[in-house]
This record gives sequence, structure tokens and C-alpha cells, in this order.
Amino acid sequence: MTEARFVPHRDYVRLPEDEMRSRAHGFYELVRRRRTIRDYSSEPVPTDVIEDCILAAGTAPNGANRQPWHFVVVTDPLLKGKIRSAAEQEEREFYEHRAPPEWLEALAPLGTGPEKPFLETAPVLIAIFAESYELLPDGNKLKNYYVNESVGIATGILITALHNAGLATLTHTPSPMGFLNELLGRPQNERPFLLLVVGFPAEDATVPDIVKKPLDRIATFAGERAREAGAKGQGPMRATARRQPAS
Ligand code: IYR
Repeated sequence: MTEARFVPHRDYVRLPEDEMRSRAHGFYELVRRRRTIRDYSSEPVPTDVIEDCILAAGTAPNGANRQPWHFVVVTDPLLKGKIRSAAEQEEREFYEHRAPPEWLEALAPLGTGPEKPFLETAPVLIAIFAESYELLPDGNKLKNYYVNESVGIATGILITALHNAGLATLTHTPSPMGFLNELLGRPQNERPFLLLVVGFPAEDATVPDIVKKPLDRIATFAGERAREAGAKGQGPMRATARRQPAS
């Protein structure tokens, strides 16, 4: 059994409360400007920016520190073309046969369809793979833990890091995505998680006119405040609307 080894946590920085507040609000101001973009310019993206964003993703909390992810960066036009053809084949199947009417109804406000030109126009695709298990040199399998949660968190950090660096993204999920293993030569212990499209928005890019839910619909502050409210017969309290920005 490997022994736990601890070192002092020297990287932690305690912030004064006013700075906590200003950073929390500043971060929200930054991330609320992120939109999923479907129209890209073909302008290339500096590779070192992508590398740093992937390093940031790799800091994600994850099950037993197995870091069960792998990121494949694709910029080659030929490979992007192959990915587009394979993805569109799956998407045509989805939109024309597989998707139930309720799903198509849910997608209608987003204006999506089987055509995926962005898979070729955008300068970078990042295929994210989840490692369900590790293949040991002796051929044995070492199980990973909380793989979806881990890779989901890493992907969230990646998207946020790219946005912070001034890049737009689209989380694309052709289903099934098995063709990515074949086209990108990834081993059987890796399952395609999603395909992230990365680049600069086209000058005439548009986004769907949709809004995010306000705080009082996405959060409930349970505990003392809930008990106080309960005493007044209001039941558990939802977060009060503080600074609700116009979205
Ligand atoms: N994978 C399809 C369908 C799709 C599904 C959901 I849920 C979305 O939020 C958007 C699209 C596609 O990429 O078009």
C-alpha cells in the first residue's frame, strides 16, 4: 500500500473580504460574456495559448488523482474535414431518425441542425477523451473513479480558460462519437467525451437570443436562513435577487 505523503500548502493566498467580493464579481462579469459560438473565422490560434488552457484543465479535481482525461488538439485541415464528414453522418441520423420530437423541440430555439461547417472553419478542435480505466504494461486494467465528473469538471475549466484567453468555443457532442478513436488513433480505454470547437468568432457571428436563469431559480440557501424563513411560514428560502444583471 502506498503511504500518504503531505507537504505544507504554500500556494494558498487568503484575500481581504473586499478583494474577495471584487474578484467574485469580476469573475462573474467575465464568464457571463461567454457564449457558445457556431460561426468561426479561420484565423489561427497561438498553440501556446491552447497548451496553457489544457494545463489549466489538467488541474481539475478528479477521482483518486487518476486524471482520467486526454486532450487531442486537431488543426490539420484534412483531419478536420474527416471529422466533419463523420460527425455530420451521425448528426443526420440524429436529426432525421434518432431524436425524439421533444428533443428536437428543445433544440429549436438554438437553431442547430446536421450541418457542422464549424468543424472545418474553426482553426482548432480539441477532442476530449475520458479514460474509463488505465491499461497497465502487463495488460491488466486499473479502474478509474468518478470519470464523468472528473472529465466534466476539467472540460468546464478548459472552456473557461479559453474564454478568459479571448477565444470562443462550442461544445459539440455528435453521438455516437466512436469515429474519433479511429480518426485520432486513441486506445480502447479512452471514450470520446466531447469535441470542443475553438477559435475566434466570425465577424458576423450571431448567437441565439436566450437568457440564463436568475440566482433565485438556480440556488437555495439552506440552513439558518431557511429555518428563519420556515418560522415565518415561508418554507426553505431561495436566494434573494441581489444584483440581477440584464442578460
Ligand atoms: N449533438 C447535436 C444535437 C444537440 C444536442 C444538444 I442537448 C444541444 O444543446 C445542441 C445540439 C448537435 O450538435 O447538433
